[in-house]
Amino acid sequence: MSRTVFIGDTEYFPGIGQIRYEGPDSDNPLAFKTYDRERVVAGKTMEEHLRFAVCYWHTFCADGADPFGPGTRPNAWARASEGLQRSKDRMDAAFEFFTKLDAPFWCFHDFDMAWEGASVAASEKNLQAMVDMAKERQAETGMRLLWGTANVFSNPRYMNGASTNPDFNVLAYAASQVKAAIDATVELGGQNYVFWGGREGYACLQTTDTKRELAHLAMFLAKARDYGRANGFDGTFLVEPKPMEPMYHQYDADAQTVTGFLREHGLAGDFKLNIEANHATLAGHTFAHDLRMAADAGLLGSIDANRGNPQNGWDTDQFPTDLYDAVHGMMVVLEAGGIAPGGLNFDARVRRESTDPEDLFIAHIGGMDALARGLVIADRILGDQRYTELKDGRYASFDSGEGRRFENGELGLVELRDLAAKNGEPAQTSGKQELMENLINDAIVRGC
Ligand code: XLS
Ligand code: CA
Ligand code: CA
Repeated sequence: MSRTVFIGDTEYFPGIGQIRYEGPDSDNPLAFKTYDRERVVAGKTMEEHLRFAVCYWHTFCADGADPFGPGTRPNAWARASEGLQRSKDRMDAAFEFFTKLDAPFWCFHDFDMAWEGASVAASEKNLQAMVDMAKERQAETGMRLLWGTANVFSNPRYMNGASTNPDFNVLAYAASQVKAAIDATVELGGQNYVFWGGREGYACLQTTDTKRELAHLAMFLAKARDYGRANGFDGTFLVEPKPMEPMYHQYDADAQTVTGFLREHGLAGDFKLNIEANHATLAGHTFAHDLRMAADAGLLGSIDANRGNPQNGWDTDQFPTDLYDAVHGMMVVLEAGGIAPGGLNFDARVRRESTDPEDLFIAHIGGMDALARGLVIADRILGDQRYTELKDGRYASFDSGEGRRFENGELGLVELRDLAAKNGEPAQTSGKQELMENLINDAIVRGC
């Protein structure tokens, strides 16, 4: 059963009905070729595995503006000059889009959904008005909230950071927003709450007390956790790593850095990681690498699905249409036992030149199909005995005998030295990378 399509007083995407699965032979650009929400793969439906979410900011707030020129997309829902009306129109457009796309989840920042007021109290009131409306829309349509967050990086007051700002008054202001955004997330039944450290980093190491700022960040997260737990939030708190941009250096540089930080400060019980593909690549890793590091630590919480551009080193947030990335990523997700209560959020934007309203649908359909293909192919590879033999076989020498004793901590350096002297030069063992790459290509060519 599909979601109920919502259309408000104005239909913002006329001529587009609910997007449906039509199969691989369809040539309809507004249909899924692989993503069939009811199809069962590895014991669960595609919808249960993939838990797709549409993000509010790129899809309904951005208009194509970049540092070199203004917006190119005249979003019909952003015309009203008054904040409340504009936010209401935008929410109508958003719920129309969510339900026509038939994606189960959405995500927001406080000031995507509402508009910032001139005081803490005014902003809280604005946000509450939009939460009330979102609550009604969710009830009407069956849409669910994957996560909420606070934008504590755009307003100029946060130019030197939010919880790592050298000015305590700025930290407190950020706390007021986080409190309100947690309240909003609870009220909307959000399953996760995200912290992306937008400007939590520095521009000049010599003027920054990094030790003190990191202690403030940890304290801030702990207090947010305490507030959330005391006020009805039983979902997962997520920290989203990113190495740079907007800051010269950001503290939450990558999955392993954040894992160490959470463990150091006793936060790993309540917090997990939200891994974004383009942030992993900016950190000099692959998407699958950061997913694997988070999963190995038991901290893979959710995913921001997008991709960068190999020709430049900035956060282009393109839609995730690279099939290899999708396969490699979904292999990690399946091996980790799934992503719930996290999901796959399209933190992605159409390019500045993509100016038709239907391009928003086409972009999301492409991402959903690519990840659905990734799921099917990943499941095929993981079920192939050759994959398991290849990977596990490389570690066979640790499965018994002295290798097992080493893993059990029973061999010290002296015993290891004596074994090396006795056994002599180890035989060479091929790493078989090309064989693995061929297995993946063969699995792809067998279709979805
Ligand atoms: C920006 C981040 C941001 C977070 C939420 O680069 O990806 O969109 O996901 O604040
Ligand atoms: Ca993100
Ligand atoms: Ca990004």
